Amino acid sequence: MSYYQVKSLEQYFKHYNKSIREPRKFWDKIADENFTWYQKWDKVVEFDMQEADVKWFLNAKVNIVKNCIDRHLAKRGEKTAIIFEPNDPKEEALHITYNELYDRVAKMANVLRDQGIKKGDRVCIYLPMIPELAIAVLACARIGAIHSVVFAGFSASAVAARIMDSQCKMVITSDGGFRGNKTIDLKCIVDEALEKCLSVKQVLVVKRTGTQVNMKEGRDQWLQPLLDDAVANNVAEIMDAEDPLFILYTSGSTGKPKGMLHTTAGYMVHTAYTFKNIFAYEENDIFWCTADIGWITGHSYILYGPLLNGATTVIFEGVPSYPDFGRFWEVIDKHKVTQFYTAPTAIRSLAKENWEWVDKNDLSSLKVIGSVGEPINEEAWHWYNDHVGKKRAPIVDTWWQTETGGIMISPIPFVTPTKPTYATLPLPGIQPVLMDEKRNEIEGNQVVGSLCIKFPWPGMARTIWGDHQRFKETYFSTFPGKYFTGDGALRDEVGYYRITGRVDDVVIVSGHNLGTAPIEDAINEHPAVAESAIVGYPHDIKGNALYGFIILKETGEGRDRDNLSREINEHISSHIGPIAKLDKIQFVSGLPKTRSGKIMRRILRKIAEGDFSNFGDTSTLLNPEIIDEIKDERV
Ligand code: 6R9
Repeated sequence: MSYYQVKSLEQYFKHYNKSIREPRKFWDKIADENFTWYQKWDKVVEFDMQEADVKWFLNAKVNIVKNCIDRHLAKRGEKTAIIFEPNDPKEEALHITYNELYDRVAKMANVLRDQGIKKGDRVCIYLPMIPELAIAVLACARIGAIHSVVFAGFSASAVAARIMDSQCKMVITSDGGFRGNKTIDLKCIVDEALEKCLSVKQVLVVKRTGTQVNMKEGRDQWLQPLLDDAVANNVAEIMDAEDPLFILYTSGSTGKPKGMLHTTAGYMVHTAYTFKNIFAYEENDIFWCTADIGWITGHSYILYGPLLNGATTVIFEGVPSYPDFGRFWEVIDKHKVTQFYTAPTAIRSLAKENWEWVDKNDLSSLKVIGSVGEPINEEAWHWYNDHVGKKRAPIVDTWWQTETGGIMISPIPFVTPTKPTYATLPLPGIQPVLMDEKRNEIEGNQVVGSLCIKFPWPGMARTIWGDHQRFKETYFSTFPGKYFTGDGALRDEVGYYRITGRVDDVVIVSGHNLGTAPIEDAINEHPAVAESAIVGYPHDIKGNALYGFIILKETGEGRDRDNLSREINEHISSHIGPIAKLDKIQFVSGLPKTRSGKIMRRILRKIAEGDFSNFGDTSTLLNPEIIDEIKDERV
């Protein structure tokens, strides 16, 4: 019996039970039967969850890119691997076959090696959603360089912080990027970032927009001439199962972003297995995930998961609203997309437009539609189900995180009956538990608690780059011996999970994970600001928006509040990026603080939501009188 694909509910329970009773045998078989290895493992898994030490497929040797490309060539060489749909619908879409992808990745890998990049070196990739982004990522993995993709919407100082943290030797960027009717000058942003980053010796620049750029002598080179001189043949690096594959930064509840480190074999097995099951993938399907490769969703389900299965994956450069609100649906119709995977925030923003935008297009090719990134509210779920899935293509509401590497809790289409707003059941191999405040595991159904995972899974992040202690403290110490997700969840009467949202200081705005601490740090650097506290509040389109409570310094008090608000938002934009801007700003004379000096965010959250009914226990507050003032002046 193969465990690679679940085809019925009965089989799901069979596989699930096997994966709990004998996790080693379960993953051993999946890894053994579905990948190409230079050498198999001595042991499936070794772990100490107290110390946050986890290793999978010990001593196995493998190259993930050989599994993504080379092994498909004999059978699927002329099959399309990547469909590139440009920002401008008038520009022709590109179809890149597996043979062509091999050539392009091999050339790029040779360029990187020629430029002195070696196994273990970190390469920062700051590119728009163009084929070169995929090719750069795969080329790094092919030669064992650790890619650190930084989303091309981040500002210079955010890019600099990420480059410095992992000491990247090289940056791969482009002159600019197209996004809707805007052009973003990426090279300019890199130039500014690199003023502070001494580790970067080289910058390779892709030409995309034709924007004028500065090329710094001895550091910057156009990529194309280097590729023209490279040969289309490359011997992949032999990687150990636990060799690092990539670093991807995610927001933390303290100032510094966390460089989540993923390793090779476990990530490969997890992303391939989940892709196959959650999207009911069959040969000749056309898979489209609308995320950016700069986020984990793009890593796992635009690139690795689909390519590991020999699938055709769509890379879309644009945005859902350009040139009009029909773009997503046109692209589905144009390329006959069979699986469509997007975020609730996109669904909500399109649902508020006339549904005729959807109905103008033929969506009958769709088999499965997915949601990821934040809880999907009931209304959006139904709109998606009615207008996009036409009550025929099931919705997979997939819960997972940058840290988990791949999907953890989700329906399997045509297997798990869906329920609006529920991510439903854990995948085989995944052991979620709910914990109460006393750190006990909550048994039974119809319960709520903090969501933890109690047994390791192959795709989990292994550490935070350069800071294992922080990794251990953030994820493995709240509930000792268990991985703590930071999310709250409920388990209904049949054991289905519904994720209720973050229980820590992370707010998810339009599907982007934003730590409130780095935003506060940025605001506090403004010369007129003394202190600030940021909380999320529900927003119709974005899921959550940010509300800032700000205390001014004396020097700021006489100033025009609208101007100040604008300046503060500009400040946030340049420090973090426009996604972190505040929707509401309230200037206050104080913040509710506990005697130990902690801001009581739970109260600010309630005020931001407009819920003044019950502030709970305020006895530990040093200044309870401030609550009335803040409440009365809410914006
Ligand atoms: C893949 C990704 C992770 C956080 C996670 C949770 C939220 C993701 C969700 C969901 C409810 C879903 N989240 N999927 N909440 N239902 N289907 O988004 O990774 O950017 O690291 O965010 O997103 O709060 O903890 P990442």
